[in-house]
Amino acid sequence: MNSAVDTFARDRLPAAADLPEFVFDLPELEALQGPVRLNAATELLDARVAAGQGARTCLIGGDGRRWTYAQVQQQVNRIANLLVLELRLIPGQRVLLRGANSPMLAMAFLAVIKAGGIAVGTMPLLRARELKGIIEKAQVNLALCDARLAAELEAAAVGTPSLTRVMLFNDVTASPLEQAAARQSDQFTACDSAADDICLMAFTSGTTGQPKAAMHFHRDVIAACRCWPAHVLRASPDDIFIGSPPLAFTFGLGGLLCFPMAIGAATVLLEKATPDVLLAAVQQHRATVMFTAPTSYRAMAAQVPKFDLASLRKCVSAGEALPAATRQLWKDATGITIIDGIGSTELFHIFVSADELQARGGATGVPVPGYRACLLDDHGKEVPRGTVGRLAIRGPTGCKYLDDDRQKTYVQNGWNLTGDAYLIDADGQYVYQARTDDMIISGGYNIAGPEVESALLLHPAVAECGVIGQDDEQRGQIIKAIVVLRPGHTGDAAMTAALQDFVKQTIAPYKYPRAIEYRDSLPRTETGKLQRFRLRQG
Ligand code: 3UK
Repeated sequence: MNSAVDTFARDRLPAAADLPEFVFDLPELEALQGPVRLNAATELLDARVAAGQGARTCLIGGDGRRWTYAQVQQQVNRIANLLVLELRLIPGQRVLLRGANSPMLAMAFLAVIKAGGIAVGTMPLLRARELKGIIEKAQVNLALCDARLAAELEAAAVGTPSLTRVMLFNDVTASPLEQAAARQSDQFTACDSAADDICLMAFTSGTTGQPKAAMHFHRDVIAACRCWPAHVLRASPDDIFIGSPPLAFTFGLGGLLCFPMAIGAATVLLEKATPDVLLAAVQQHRATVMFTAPTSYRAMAAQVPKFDLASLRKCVSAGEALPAATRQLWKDATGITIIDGIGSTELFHIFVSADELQARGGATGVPVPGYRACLLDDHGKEVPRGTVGRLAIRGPTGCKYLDDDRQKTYVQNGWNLTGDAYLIDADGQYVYQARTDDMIISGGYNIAGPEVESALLLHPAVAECGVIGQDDEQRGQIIKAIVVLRPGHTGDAAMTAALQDFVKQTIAPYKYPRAIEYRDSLPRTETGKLQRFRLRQG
C-alpha cells in the first residue's frame, strides 16, 4: 500500500516497460526490495537517536552553531507538525525548498520527507522564470524558502495556482518558520510510507531544454547510502563532512546530508563555499571529508599553503571529469589522493568510482558495489574491451522522470544510459571520454574534448580550458580550445604556438587545437559543469 494520498507524482511515474531494471545485488540491499515500509528520514534520523546516539553532533552551521541528532530530531518533528497541522500538507504533495546550504534547509528537507511530502530542491541561483517552470512541472503545493531568497520565489508564485502557501526561514529578525515551529510539539509520528513511495524530485542540472524532474523513492536514498559511501568512501562516525554542492543537487544532498547521517557523522553546511571560504572552513571546523567539483580543487590547490588542513583525510570529486593534472596538483598540495566518482541526478549518486588505493589519473574507476556497468554500441550490444561505448548502469536506484518522453532516451532495455562515452582499459578501469553528444569528429577522427582539455591543463600557463568542435568546411569540425591563462601570461600568437606544440607532444598530434581563443573565465553551471554548448555558441 502506497501512502500517497495525493497521487500526482505516483500517477506520472514512467510506464513499467520504461523503468530501469532495479537490482539489489548486495546483502544489505535485499531488505529494501518488495512491499516493505520505509521512511528515509526516520531511517537516517530517528534510528540514530533510538540507538542511543542522540547526543552526537549532526549538523554544524557556517556560523559554528551545532545541532545534535536529538536536537535535529526535535526541530524536524516541530517542522513536520507545522507542515501537517497548519500548512495542511497531505502525503504525496510537493514542497519546494529554496535556500543556500544551512542546517535549517537540511531540517526542512528531512521534515518534508518524514511527513510523507515530496521534497523539491531548487538551486539558490535560479530566477523567477526557472522557478516557475519547476513549480508548474511539479505542481508544487507549498514552499519553504530562505528569507534572503524570497523575492524570486514570490515573483515565480504569481499565476501558479497550485502553490498556495510559502513560509520563510533563516530571517535575521522574526523568522516565520522557526517561530511557527516553536509552537509545535517536538513529537511527530512519521508518515508510514512504502519503500517505493516518492520522497524527492530532483530537477536535472541539465543545461539545455526543458527541465526534467528525476523522482526518487524512500528506498533509493537509503540504497544509495549503502553502496558508494559504505564501500568506496568508507568514512567513520567521527568524520566531519564539508563541501560545496547545494542540497538541491543530489551530489550535495547525498554527500553533505544523507551519507554523514547514515553513519552518525557530523556535517558542516556552508552558505557559501567558494574555494577560499571552503579552505578556511575546513581549518575552522577541523573537517575531515570534503566534497566539491574538479575546478574547485584546481582553484584551491594554489591556496592550500595558507591554511592548516591537517584534519582533512578524504576528498571527493564529481560533477564532471577530474583531469589527471588536477588530481596531481591536489596530491602535491595536500598529499591526498582524490576519490573521483561519476554520478547523476537520475541515479541519485555515484555508480562508478575508485577509492584512494585504486584511484588512477585519467580514469574514473570501476562499478561501485551494488551497481553493474557495461559499455554499449548504438545497437545496444556490448562493445569489445578497449573500444569506446555508451555507459550503461543498473543498480538499486535508477531513472524515473516525472511525465517525460525523455525517459525512453535515458532508459533502454532496463539499462540507465547516462549519456557518457567511456572505454574500459586493460586494468578494467572506466576511462571517461566525453558526453556522447560532445564527441568531436574532425578529419574522420573521433576526438573527446576532455582529453584535449586534460593535456592543456598540464601546461603551467593554463588555469582553465574548454575544448569544443567548431564547424569547418574541410574537416567537418576542427578542435577549438577556449583557454583562461594564469595571471602573468599573455594570450598571443607565441602562446598559441606553445600550447599547440605542448598538446602535440602530450597526446596524439592530430588532436591538437587548431584554434585557440583566450578568455577571462568560462561559463559554468551552479554545479560546476562547463557549459560547452555556450562555448559553441561563441
Ligand atoms: C557528468 C562526470 C565524468 C556525466 C552527480 C555525483 O553530476 C552529477 O549529476 P548531474 O545529473 O550530471 C550527471 C553527468 O555529469 N559527471 C558527473 N560526475 C562525473 N563525468 N567524471 C565524473 N566524476 O556526464 C554525468 O552523466 O548533474 C554527480 C553525484 C550525484 C550527482 N547528481
